[in-house]
Amino acid sequence: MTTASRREFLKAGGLALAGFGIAPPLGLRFPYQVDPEVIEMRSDALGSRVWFDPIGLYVEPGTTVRWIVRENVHTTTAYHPNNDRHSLRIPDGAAPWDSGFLVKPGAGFDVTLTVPGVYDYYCAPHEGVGMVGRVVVKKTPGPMARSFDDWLGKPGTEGWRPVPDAARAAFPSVERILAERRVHLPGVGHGD
Ligand SMILES: [Cu+2]
Repeated sequence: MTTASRREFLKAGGLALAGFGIAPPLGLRFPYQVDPEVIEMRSDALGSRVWFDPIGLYVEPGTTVRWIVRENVHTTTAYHPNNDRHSLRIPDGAAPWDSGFLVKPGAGFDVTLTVPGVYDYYCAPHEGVGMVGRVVVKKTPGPMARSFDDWLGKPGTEGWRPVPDAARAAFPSVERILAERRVHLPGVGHGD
């Protein structure tokens, strides 16, 4: 049983996504048709600064998160050994995801997060310059982020990659995400 479902969308001019073009009759909205939480994948004109916006996000279990490219080329990729031997930074039992390269502005990728906890993810071409993000899925009492190095020396982690310094420095704290719900980087444009 997979704990996260995913799909690519908007590949064919926006017509590919089931449900996008089909309006419920007479304005009916089914309870399970909840708008996804959107995280934009951004870049300045020169590509010298790249970021997820928001970089920190709080959601309820079962929420679909949708990453959408605005500029440049990005991925959303979970910290997980299945993804190029990155260290494990999503909850135990949660399914990792990897969007692959999202090239066209407007292209996106959906992941539904059901397991409570802290999910760290990165952009494959930009991890080294700190393009990472964190989603906290509600948990009681409070979810904790994994430390960056707790796996070092443990059996089964041979060959895992340490998180780059710029990425370590970029993650917002879980406490800040819980307080603000949507954490934006200072000094960059965002849409809300
Ligand atoms: Cu990127």
